[in-house]
Amino acid sequence: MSSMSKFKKLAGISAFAFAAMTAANSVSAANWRYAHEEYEGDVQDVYAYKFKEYIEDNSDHTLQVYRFGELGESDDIMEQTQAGILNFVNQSPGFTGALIPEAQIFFIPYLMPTDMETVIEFFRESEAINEDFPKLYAEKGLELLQMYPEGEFVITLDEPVTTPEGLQNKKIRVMTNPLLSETYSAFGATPTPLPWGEVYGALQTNMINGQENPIFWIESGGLYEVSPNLIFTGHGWFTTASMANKDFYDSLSDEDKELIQNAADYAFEEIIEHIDGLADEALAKIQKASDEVTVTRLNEEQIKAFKARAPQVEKKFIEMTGESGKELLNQFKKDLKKVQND
Ligand code: 6CS
Repeated sequence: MSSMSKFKKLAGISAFAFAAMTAANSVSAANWRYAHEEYEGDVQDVYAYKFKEYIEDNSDHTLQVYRFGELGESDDIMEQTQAGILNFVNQSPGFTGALIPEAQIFFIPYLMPTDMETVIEFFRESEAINEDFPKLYAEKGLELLQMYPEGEFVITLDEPVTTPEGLQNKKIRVMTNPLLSETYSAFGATPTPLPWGEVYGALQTNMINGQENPIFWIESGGLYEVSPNLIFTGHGWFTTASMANKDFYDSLSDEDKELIQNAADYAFEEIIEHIDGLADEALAKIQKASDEVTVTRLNEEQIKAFKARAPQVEKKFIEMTGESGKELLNQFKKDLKKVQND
């Protein structure tokens, strides 16, 4: 055989081998779908894109991210994930609480500390978060990947208020879980559950008088434009969670499972850095953008009056969740004590 025809044959074999390799890759390389509840550049979006970056840098898989509104409201993306149409979803306990009552634990006011470092340590170390919650999510066909904090709740209202009495007759929008309604009833207000898509319009048309959310969201969603009085009550943290459809997750190879767990860990570390200082930056932007905005930080004495209403919400949580919720709450408190004593 001439050296030329040898070369042709080799080229032919390598072209064949290349085509075969590509075909094998395209069989094992998947395009996974991931939806979250926020807009471009918001906390859940940063998390999703870090998750995607890890997956795509460390495998042949690709991840398609869908933001708020592209596939519907929060409840819609959860339904699509449970049905297996989506592989991953980021949904906050504010909405998941309707499906998994124990997830409402995040709405017992003044349960969580206000200090961010302690909160982060809690999310890292807590047995309730890292061992108990995954079992509860699994019962609903969900593989819980990561729970993480987005920021402290701040109330926005049509007037600055410092007491539960001041909240009387105020319609406050809450996410759609029953315990959060109990919290605002306990605070003296009239809770109004609404999906996210209706909040801005309801504030603008005075159908509601206020709402609660972390500062970054109040800034990014422009809520201060229609609800300009910011009240720092220190009553809790907006927490969220990333998860996968459990049947999909269980069907993956050990290698892909590890990839996903590592991607979730990587995104968590990145998000912890991202939220550090985010609330102050967002508040500065709000104050620059509007002269109308007022900022009220409740003092210890004023907080006491709100805190005094917390035990009745805790009681409701136990009524709603029974023995399982009671055990979770005990573990949660034990875990909190541990990080607060460190
Ligand atoms: O208030 C809400 O419904 C929204 N808040 C935040 C911070 N993220 C998504 C959620 O839908």
